[in-house]
Amino acid sequence: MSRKVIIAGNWKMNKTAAEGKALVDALKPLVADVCPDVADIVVCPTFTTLAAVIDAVKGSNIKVGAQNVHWAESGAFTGEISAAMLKELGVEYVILGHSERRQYFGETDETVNKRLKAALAAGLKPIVCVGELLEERETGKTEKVLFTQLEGGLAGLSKEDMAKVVIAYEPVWAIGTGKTATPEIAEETHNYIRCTLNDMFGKEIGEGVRIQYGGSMKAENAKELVAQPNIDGGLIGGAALKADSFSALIHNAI
Ligand code: 3PY
Repeated sequence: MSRKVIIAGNWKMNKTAAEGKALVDALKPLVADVCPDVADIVVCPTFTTLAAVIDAVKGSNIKVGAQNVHWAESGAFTGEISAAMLKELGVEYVILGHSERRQYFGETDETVNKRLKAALAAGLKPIVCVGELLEERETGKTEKVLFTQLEGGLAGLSKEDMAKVVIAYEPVWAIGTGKTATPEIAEETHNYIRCTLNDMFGKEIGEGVRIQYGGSMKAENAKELVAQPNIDGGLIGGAALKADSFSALIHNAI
């Protein structure tokens, strides 16, 4: 089955509103030749930079995502943002369960699942991150860890909702370390994720879900990674913070 490539830049806690606008202004002409039928290009700034970036991408082929969302509609949740608030701004995608959220902010499969349901109910397109630690890979636990994350994170989803979800496989040992999984290791793991999705939601849905690779993807390795049968794009860290490196990565990936 052919799936549209999706390349999303996770800006993490980088770029003020002015810097985010400048990055998008520089990126727009560089990726203007990328047909929206061929690839989705997404940038995911911080909450405070979203509005400026949403304004800056107008009329271009660049879409905008947030990096997190709370599951409640409103209430006493100091510092949190609801799905309706993101939707109102014009946000289209939302990253959920990134390993940095799991590692530093107590994110669990259960809270990912609650955020996912809230995002879907508001019409946001979720990018759900899964991935194993180095120690888990080295002790042969990768598949068990991924199965638990997928089973818990996607619990209770209808087939219709699952069809709207993007999965990002991000081996934690490859995030911010400069280490990348080889295309063979990444493909083997993506294939495992695909088979698990097929088992959970049926082949018709599982084969259609886009699975991004994340973890030190850059222009130099994007082509080989995205050429793998089950790698449908990337969730990009550092290389997404500069217009020329993000554009080069996108062009190499498609
Ligand atoms: C990275 O590549 O560093 C990421 O964490 C992308 O989300």
